[in-house]
Amino acid sequence: MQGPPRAGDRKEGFLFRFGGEIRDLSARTHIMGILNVTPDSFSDGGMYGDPPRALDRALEMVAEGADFVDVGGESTRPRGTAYGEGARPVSAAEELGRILPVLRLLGSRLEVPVSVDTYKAEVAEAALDAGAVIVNDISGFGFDPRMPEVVARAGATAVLMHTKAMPSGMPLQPRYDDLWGEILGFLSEAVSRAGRAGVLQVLVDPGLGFGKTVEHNLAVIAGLPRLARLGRPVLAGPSRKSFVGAVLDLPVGDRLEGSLAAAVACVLGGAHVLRVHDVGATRRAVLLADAIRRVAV
Ligand code: HH2
Repeated sequence: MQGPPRAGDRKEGFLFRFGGEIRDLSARTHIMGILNVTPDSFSDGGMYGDPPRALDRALEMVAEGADFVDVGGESTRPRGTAYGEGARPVSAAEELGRILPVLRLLGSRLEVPVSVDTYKAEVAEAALDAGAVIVNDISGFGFDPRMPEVVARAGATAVLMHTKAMPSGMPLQPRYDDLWGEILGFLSEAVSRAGRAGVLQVLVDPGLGFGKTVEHNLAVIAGLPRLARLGRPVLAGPSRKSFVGAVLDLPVGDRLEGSLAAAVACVLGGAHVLRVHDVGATRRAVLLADAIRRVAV
């Protein structure tokens, strides 16, 4: 018999169209594989800048079970973390120079929807022209006022993430009077902005690692079911982040198990999509977490 709703229950029926494909994001946990074509991303910087290598990596992630591939041309690694001064901001032209050759190559070869990780409208516009169908904006439409109309015009999907500041201006000691109040307020304003512009498909993301201490990040995961009240599918990105390293006292290359534990906690907290580096391992962990979620007790 079906029991009462549980904290991590996912709202049913998130039918989203990505290009020519329709996906029910509530049917199972979806995996977004990370493809950073940057020289300086915190865990895979410098590995996939060459377009053929980026294509190989994208195909490998799809073979391992990625439902989406998220292409990023600017590291958003914030300062004030284990990563020192943080990433150097890049111009739109530089970012486009990195991602466009890769997007064009993926367009003809990849069978899953492609996302672009950018907070710049100019970059999003060109990426959508080159075949991307999702804009993953770490600023929740907060940094570039043209972004909502660019996404709306293309009929694309938006991932709206909470952040406290631009990565380069991230407070060294982030403080919140009310962590969840701030995240929910920020994201509900972002969702309204998207709605006013005519963006029909929106996911929300609490922004693990963006202006949050280790304790804040753990509280975000523990409180993830609260995002359900926004009525949108939830994306979470715990993969290899510094809070995982801090709890386990491990460098970025040794964070697989911690990332999987965080991923499973996110699934049990109601996440619909996980943005991860280790696609195959996450897929296997999440299959079990999904099976547990489906059991009626
Ligand atoms: N995290 C990063 C980048 N983009 N987008 C969303 N929606 N959610 C996240 O948690 C998120 C994100 C940072 O991770 P990564 O891309 O691996 O590193 P870098 O910013 O150094 O390229």
